Amino acid sequence: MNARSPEMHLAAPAPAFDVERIRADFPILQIEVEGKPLVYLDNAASSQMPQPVIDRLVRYQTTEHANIHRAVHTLSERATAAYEEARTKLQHFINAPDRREVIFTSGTTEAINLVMHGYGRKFIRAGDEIILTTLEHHSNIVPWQMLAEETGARIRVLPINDAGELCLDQFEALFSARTKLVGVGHVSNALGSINPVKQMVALAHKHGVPVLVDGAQAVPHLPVDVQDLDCDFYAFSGHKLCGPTGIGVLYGKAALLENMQPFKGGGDMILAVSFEKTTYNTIPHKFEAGTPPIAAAIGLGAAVDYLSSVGMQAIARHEHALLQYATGQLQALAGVRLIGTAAHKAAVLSFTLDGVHPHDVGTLLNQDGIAVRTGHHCAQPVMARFKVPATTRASFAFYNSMADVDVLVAGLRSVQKVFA
Ligand code: 7TS
Repeated sequence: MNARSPEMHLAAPAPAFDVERIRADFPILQIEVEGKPLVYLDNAASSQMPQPVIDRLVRYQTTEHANIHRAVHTLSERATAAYEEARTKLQHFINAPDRREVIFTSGTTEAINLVMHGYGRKFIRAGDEIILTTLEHHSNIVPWQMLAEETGARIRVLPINDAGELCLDQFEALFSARTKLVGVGHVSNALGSINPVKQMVALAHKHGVPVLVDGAQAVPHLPVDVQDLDCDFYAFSGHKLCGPTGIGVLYGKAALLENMQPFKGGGDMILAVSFEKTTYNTIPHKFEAGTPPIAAAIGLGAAVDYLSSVGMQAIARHEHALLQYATGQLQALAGVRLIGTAAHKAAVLSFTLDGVHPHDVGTLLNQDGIAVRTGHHCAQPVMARFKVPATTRASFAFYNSMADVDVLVAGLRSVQKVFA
């Protein structure tokens, strides 16, 4: 057999995922909380930062910082080059065809608000319709409600089944001649359900409707290719992606972005200003008014370099193994009700524990050094659908280990003993 034959390639086992080597890159994973080694299972809220990203931020602040896109001096040129290089890194990370289609925002929330103001307020009128889903995070609901209130547009909602999967068979019936936009999360933050966004985009496009994908919970966990999805907009946050807070991305197709109105006015987003007339800058700068979070953008560039070096496929495989193990362990505990059992899931476990309020679960787990989130997870329509006020949520990242799952399960047993 030829050494490079496809058969040999398929037969080769995936390289082992060395989680201990990866954990060593994350200084915060070495700390103790309440005298116990930290077990960080709140990654859906925010993930932790590896040393190479921290080092990149320090290098920027110590040798490269100045304002960008303005001066001819060396530091300004360095900072501009690093900032624009970060844009190119993000472009490649999501396989956007054109670097001008990558807009830096403060995060997913701002990216969605940018689409609401830039696209929605320009093109959506009274009687028009926006399709959302029950699974959306509040940040992909409230901006559209604000727009609906302002314009008289209507919101229609695609429901979910008892497993927390979208009722795809009901999707097409939601379209009408007045449908102007579909907004859908790629992965649910509250349940972990992975939505069939590629299929949904194809169906929406059949009706001539653009799709905004909220990718906040997908980009950190799955390989994402915006050209393959063919979505019109894709939003995500840096701080869930091993990067800094205060930075995120809106990907948008150039033809749409060029037709949209700016979201914020100010410096850098103009070509010429007089009191008679202002000419806006070209994309992406038209949407980046004022001094952007330069350091954060450069840090995010370093974060996607780090994730690429680990490999998004390898990350997805390891997290899937964590999900399977943790699901089995939790299902074996009496009194645990898993909320969200979609066939396609990211490594998020939302659950209730009989007779114990989630806030008490969270507080007691913290005493064991375990960080989970409790509450409605900014997804109250999901909580309402399952008739629970709140859940406890353990959300995993690629630096979590099987041992972390064991600590969580032991912690839950102790909680049950306290409340027995
Ligand atoms: N969309 C989804 C799907 C999210 O999970 C979040 C944050 C956002 C949007 C907003 O992101 P931001 O960076 O602009 O705040 N989700 C969560 C969470 O699950 N727990 O805390 C924040």
